[in-house]
Amino acid sequence: MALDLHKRILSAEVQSSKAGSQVIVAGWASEVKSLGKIAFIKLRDREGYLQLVSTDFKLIGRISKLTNESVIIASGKVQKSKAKAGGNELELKDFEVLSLAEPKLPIDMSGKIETDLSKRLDYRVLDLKNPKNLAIFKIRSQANASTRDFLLANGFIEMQTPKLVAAGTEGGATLFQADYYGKKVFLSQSQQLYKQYLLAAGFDRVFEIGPSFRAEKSHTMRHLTEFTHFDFEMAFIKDEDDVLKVLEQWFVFLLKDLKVKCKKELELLGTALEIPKLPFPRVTYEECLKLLSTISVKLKFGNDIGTDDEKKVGELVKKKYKTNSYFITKYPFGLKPFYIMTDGEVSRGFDFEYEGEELASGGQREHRVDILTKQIKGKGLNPKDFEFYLMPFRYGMPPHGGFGLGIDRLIRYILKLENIREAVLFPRDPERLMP
Ligand code: AMO
Repeated sequence: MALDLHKRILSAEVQSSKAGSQVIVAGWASEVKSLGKIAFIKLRDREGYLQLVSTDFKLIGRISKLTNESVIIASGKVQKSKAKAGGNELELKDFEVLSLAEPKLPIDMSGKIETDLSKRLDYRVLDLKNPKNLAIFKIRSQANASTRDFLLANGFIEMQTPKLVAAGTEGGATLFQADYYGKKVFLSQSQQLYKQYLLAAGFDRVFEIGPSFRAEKSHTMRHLTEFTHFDFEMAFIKDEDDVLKVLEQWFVFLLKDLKVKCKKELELLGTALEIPKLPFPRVTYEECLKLLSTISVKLKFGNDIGTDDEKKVGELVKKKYKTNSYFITKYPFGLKPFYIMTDGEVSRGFDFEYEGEELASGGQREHRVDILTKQIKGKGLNPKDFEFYLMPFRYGMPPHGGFGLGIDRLIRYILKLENIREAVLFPRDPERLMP
């Protein structure tokens, strides 16, 4: 190769380069046009697009043989573009083909024809070349980084817990099972056991951003069989409100940080992030039922608030409290897992809701092993099956609480994407194991 890859600069740098300077760029020939006396290559790299232009008949001949999506390295002189959009372009001096793409692409890359999501996911490699998709994953990457920044600054320790486990904590119905040298093994549904375990060990505040697996047969816009779980737990709390305070502060920090650090990407997606005011309303489960009764939805204490009614609660809360971010607190214990602390029938479990959709759930945990054992029995479960879970509670467990939140849902909701799958690089659902 005559052109030096180490001298490559990105398209954004070309925009800030002086007219007349000689540069080297590399990327994908997203569009190739040869019009007889003049030819154009619309080059794409991770920063965006750059137009390469040539009136040299030898180069024009070579450009006409180039296929869309081929990878090239090119050299040329920076000049002001005559196009309406303005900016800089490159007068092509030379180029080399590093990888020639097949002439027919399986999905439309021009944005003129809409391809359905399933086909887009089949050819995810082409789909991800769309700068809007790259923007989604740059924002997702920054969201993880901002979350880490916030938690590490607030005394949390990042953990990595096993994903091959001997038992589940979130109910048997959604457990994936496999053979493990003649024994049963399950894919982890959540970090629930381990985050509590580490608080018993004195870690005080822990979090993880890692995969969880749920055998969800449902085909919804918000469920996957593998999702990224942001799990969080803190010790020595007075009640669940101590957890809510950290959660709401993290959420506002995150949105503000994304607004600054992902300005370009958010503009490209046409998404304005709304920053909710602190503190978020604490709407009790009972109040949700009352709000629903004003629009003739009759639910009794103990009934689950289904997806459609949850959306309606979102609208009613927006009207009353003028916000899209709120907590539903004080759920009936019947609707929460065995590990949540209760005050009689009412539990200390909560959900974090965004635009009427559940983004996280959590609560204060029952840390007293005798009461916890009773709660396990009360749910019709056998404490012997939960010995793995109960053991750390026998050797000094502080009062504690936390939550679990789906990063995929977070990205979907804040970027207003229609389907959770658009927020995941390689989504997994009952039908999809490839790519
Ligand atoms: P829960 O089961 O409610 O709670 O899950 C917490 C959050 O994880 C996300 N989530 C999912 N995202 C995509 N696909 C799925 N199949 C899926 N299942 C869950 C959601 C949900 O709000 N251990 C408790 C949390 C706790 O109490 O700390 C738990 O896992 O955003």
